[in-house]
Amino acid sequence: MSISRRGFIAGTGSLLGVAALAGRATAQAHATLPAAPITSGAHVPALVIGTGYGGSVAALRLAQAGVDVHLIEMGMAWDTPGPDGKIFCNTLQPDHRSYWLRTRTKAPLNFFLGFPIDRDITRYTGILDAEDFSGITVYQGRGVGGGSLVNGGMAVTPKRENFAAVLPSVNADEMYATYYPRANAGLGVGTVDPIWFDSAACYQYSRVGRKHAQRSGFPFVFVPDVYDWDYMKQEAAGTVTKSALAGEILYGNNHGKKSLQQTYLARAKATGRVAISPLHKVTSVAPAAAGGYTVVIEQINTNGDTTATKTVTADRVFFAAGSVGTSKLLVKLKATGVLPRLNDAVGKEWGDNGNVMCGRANHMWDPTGKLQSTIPCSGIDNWTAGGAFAEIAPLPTGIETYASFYLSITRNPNRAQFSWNAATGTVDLNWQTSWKQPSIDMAKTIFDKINAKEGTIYRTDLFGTYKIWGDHLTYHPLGGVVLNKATDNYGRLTGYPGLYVIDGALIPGNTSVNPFVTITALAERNIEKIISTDL
Ligand code: FAE
Repeated sequence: MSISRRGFIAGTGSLLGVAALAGRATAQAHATLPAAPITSGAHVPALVIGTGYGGSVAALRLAQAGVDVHLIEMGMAWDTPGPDGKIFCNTLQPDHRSYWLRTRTKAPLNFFLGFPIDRDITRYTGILDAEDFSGITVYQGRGVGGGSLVNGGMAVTPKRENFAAVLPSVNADEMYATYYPRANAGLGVGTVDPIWFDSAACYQYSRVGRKHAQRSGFPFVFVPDVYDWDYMKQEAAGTVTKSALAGEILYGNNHGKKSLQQTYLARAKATGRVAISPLHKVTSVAPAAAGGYTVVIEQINTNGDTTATKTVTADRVFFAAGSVGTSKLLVKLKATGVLPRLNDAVGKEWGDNGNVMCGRANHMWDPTGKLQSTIPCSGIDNWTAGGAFAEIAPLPTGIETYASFYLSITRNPNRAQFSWNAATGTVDLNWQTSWKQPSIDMAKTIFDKINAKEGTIYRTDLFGTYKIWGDHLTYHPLGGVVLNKATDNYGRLTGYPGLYVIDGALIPGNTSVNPFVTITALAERNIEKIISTDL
């Protein structure tokens, strides 16, 4: 991990100072690990729903300030090897560990050479949830570490000039001087060695992408990542067990990737004040008569069945269940009269970060390589001119495909709303498939031009038969409980002192780049304020 102890202390000094001033550091000098899994009737000072970026930041900083924290996570712990000796299954051989409570895989890229590639699996609390709403499938990580378990680790800070559109009510100077650097250090972000990149077989696909981008006049950029770049070099040299070079992505990386389990959560656990209850799902949060909140939690087994229902009390509750998870909970609790004072902004301004995918068919003299690192390291930036930032993504099939593949993040203006459906007892999202058209148009500002220049065409065999655009999904759900609208400017929910939102739900629909660095930095900013003023 690349965080030095010195850097870490410097980054958190203000928080520690705050705790000492409040007198809690002495009151709770002897850290005791709270019992896990949580027991019915327990009382916890701070309960955090979800263990993704927002939840992990909250847990670490609260614990450092002397507060005992209990993290509740509906997914598994992902700390025990399966029968094959590995914790996570391979992308090319998905088994029961791959999907959240499905009997058939639902791969984001679901066709190859025009043939469907999904396969039957045993129902299990697997790592990737493909959650279907009416017009969109939202992919999310499930387990201790949230999205960090499944994602590509691309750790991108938005350009300073784009920040005002991302979080209009947040002081950009503070974010760029303090919280983005703190988040990048905490996450262990690094960048590929450009000299190694130029000769590594596993990045031939990126070099082809660079050549095509530059020949059409588009800026090519290296994209930082939390993957351990030294480890990847050793994978390429054949001296360590392969992960990125063995096709691992989407269903977990067994080596090399610094997920939250290796960074924020490891440090949170090391405080001795943080406990985690995996396979526990929060279903209700209600004001308690004696103060604080009553939280109802269902314990589930790996088949998804409820095995126990627990009721605990918490002085403070942090919603960190992700954009979809937090929005669904709060929309339900408001609509069913459990938290009626939540305001009308709850459930609104949800967006897909403008995600859209496509592939291009290259000429035979432009092979992209049969060995492709699953960790993208580069992109094409046409945000200002065309509203699109395209990751040059791998197609790690193990064979030469002559394809260039891209995930574009676009300035799609469409925003959807969550609402309570009393008839089905579920929360709906009113996104429409046609709302992806602006994303397609923006992505085309890059790829139409490259195709014209190179004399190439779009692939039509990756998302169906004769279908060019992967416009049915998002990896980047954002919004639903937007900062300074559904909450105050630091994530405090209106009407309920002690209830906070601290995840991607706060960000209104788009970050102009991959979102987790912004989610982490915003959580760092908000928890610092909350610790200094509320505790
Ligand atoms: P998140 O990480 O989703 O954590 C929420 C947690 O809460 C999850 O562990 C849930 O299981 C849990 N949870 C939900 N409901 C409940 C409940 N009721 N009770 C208990 N627990 C609950 O939220 N972003 C990037 O910046 N770079 C990338 O390269 C990138 N690649 C991605 C690739 C894939 C395939 C996917 C799916 C996502 C990718 N993302 C990427 C998005 C990124 O992972 C996502 O924005 C963050 O994980 C969101 O962080 P949150 O803290 O909001």
